[in-house]
Amino acid sequence: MSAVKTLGQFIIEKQKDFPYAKGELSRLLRDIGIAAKIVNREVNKAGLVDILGEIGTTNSHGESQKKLDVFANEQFISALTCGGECCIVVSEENDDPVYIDSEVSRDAKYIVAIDPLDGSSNIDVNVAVGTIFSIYRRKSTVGKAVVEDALQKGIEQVAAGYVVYGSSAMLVYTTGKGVNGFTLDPSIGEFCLSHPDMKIPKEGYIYSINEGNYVHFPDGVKKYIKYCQVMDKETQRPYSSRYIGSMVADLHRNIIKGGIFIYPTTASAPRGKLRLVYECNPMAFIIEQAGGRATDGFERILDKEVGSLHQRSAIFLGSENMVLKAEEMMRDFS
Ligand code: AHM
Ligand code: MG
Repeated sequence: MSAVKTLGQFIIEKQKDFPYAKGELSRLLRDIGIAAKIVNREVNKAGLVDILGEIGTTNSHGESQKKLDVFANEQFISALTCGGECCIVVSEENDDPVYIDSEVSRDAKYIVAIDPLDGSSNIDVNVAVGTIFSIYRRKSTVGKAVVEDALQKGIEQVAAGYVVYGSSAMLVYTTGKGVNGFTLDPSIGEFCLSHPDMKIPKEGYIYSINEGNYVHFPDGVKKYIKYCQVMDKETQRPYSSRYIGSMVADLHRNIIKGGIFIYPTTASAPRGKLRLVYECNPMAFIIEQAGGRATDGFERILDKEVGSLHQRSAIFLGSENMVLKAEEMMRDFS
């Protein structure tokens, strides 16, 4: 029987990839892993809400019930505050940055951006949701960290990852040296290495996009969707359409099986829907590290200037050849 490697063991082992590392990033990743386990426990109980008490009320144990996205946000912020390695948390759930100014975090070097519960509308129907995180090194050198420390380009990310709360809970992350996936073994309460060195196939046969918005899409996207649907033996078209509505779950499937995920600009969301800092940059970093490609249809996501924390972007990411084809259509028709 092969030995199980836990996330904690793996992180310590990988610290030697960074000769000057003092263990701070490792501790940060550990803190995120702990918060993810707590969130997973609550997500697993979501269907029992009618028994345990409605959200916004007090349950039979006298505990007040919180919306899960609020709960997840609080858990990650609290784990990062107690851990002492993080000076700012920016969250999709908060309008403003959370500055951590405690005794333990006085010399903290890292900024964490987080989407605590992505796709949270899927909770009510027992469909997979996820957490997305991204880590940057502080740039300012004097005084307290400032908001500009969190407005770095995606290319500056030190690490990024996601947790998918699905039929199993899985944590997938990169520190810029490949992508590794860990599945939670509930019997021992540990994330265990299950998907070492994840690679997305260069060619894929699945496209993921909310086709209900078709009439609002740019012409290049319309052309690409039609391309996916046309029969062609050589390229194994028509492709399958799969769209969960949870970016984490859709991308996780596409990394494993090969595919493209698109959330383009639309008539009602002229800059796209997804957030550059919390969703696009971390996912683009992971996809590139897995050998895939991530752009906004024209420009590499990781090179985009970040002007504000909640900035939105169109996104095309996944198997390299599929993204290249979609970009070609954007160039020619949009
Ligand atoms: P959220 O951060 O408010 O949960 O929204 C992000 C989610 C993504 O997970 C998903 O891909 C997308 O929104 C779905 O949007 P739509 O319903 O417009 O297709
Ligand atoms: Mg989100």
